[in-house]
Amino acid sequence: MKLLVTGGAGFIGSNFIRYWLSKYANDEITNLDLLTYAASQASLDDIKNNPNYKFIKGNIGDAALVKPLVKDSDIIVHFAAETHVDRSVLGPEAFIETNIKGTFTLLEAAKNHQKHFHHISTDEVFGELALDSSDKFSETTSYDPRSPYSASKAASDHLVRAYSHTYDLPITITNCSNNFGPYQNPEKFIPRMITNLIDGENIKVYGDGLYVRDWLHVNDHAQAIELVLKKASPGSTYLVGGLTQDINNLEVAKLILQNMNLGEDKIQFVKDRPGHDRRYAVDWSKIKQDLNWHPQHSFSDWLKLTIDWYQANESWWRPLKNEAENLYKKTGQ
Ligand code: NAD
Ligand code: TDX
Repeated sequence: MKLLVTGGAGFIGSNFIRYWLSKYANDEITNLDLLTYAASQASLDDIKNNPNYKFIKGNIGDAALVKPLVKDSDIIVHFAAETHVDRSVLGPEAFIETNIKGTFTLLEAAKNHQKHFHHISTDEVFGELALDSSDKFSETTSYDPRSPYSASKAASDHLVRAYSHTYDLPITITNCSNNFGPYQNPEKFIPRMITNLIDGENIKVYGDGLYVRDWLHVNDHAQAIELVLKKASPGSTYLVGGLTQDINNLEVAKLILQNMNLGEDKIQFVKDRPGHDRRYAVDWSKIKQDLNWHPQHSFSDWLKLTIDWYQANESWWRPLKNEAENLYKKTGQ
């Protein structure tokens, strides 16, 4: 099988490529990535000489580039996006360009050649849940995006479904919760905490810290995508989440401090994110029931491995750290 992976130099895409080639060594992967600030080619240093792997630097919004790549592949696995909520608050335009118009350009090419289009989306399209409820998002939850990022992802989900209904394009969609694991940009919460602590800095907790995320390890996510690509019916959507039971940001921070033998004096409360969603929780019973997917390890086991990885791989994250902290100088966080 020939896969066109977009955004494969980013966090989840690079982990997915590694996962896929380790299981399907004879498949061919083309990675189309613009190499924005969020990318790191070093994430795929171990794969770059694999004869079944090809890297192309380019924009998913470039129709002339995208068309022949789509034509030459069996399936498109679409990760490429602007992904950081804080950046979408400061400057939404790139999110509209890449997440909406870029996805549209890929869909047009896929439509012309009727290729299976798998779209990676987020649980943030459903808005927020109340802190005092036990509700969870499911495949039937209404959309209610609240940040420029989640609105742009919601728009792209709607376009993908519209191409399925209108043009019979064989599509699948996964909406996953917050990923963590190796090769995640240090602008995101878990790697920002770990790398700050390695540097002797504080953990920066937004607002009161009582914000809940549903944490999914990136390898568990890669396996969920694999099952959807191999087994799901065209037109289907699956939600993918982790094993955390309503753990808030402050509790995640304390777990990391315990693992790194540091005290809670390292927690610093900083100003809140505008429009900060209170709580996300994902009901992943449909993918469990239909495709027999479930997370492989507990959050605390995966978290420990993630801390170990950042401690052992400073040369990977160091070049990305300055850009991340430049962002937080601008936001005052
Ligand atoms: P990331 O920010 O680490 O990587 C994004 C990649 O896309 C980068 O390599 C970047 O260079 C590339 N890219 C950006 N604009 C591009 C363009 N116009 N053309 C080609 N390439 C471009 O992102 P990630 O965390 O790996 O997220 C991957 C996907 O998963 C995104 O669609 C995101 O919305 C979704 N998602 C992420 C999470 C998470 O917790 N990280 C959770 C839910 C959904
Ligand atoms: O320094 C920080 N301090 C802090 O308290 C940072 C960077 C974040 N936070 C909070 C904000 C959120 O409540 O931690 C939580 C997680 O923040 P992010 O890592 O920025 O993730 P989030 O905004 O939840 O979005 C992520 O998950 C869903 C990804 O960035 C999205 O691409 C994905 O769709």
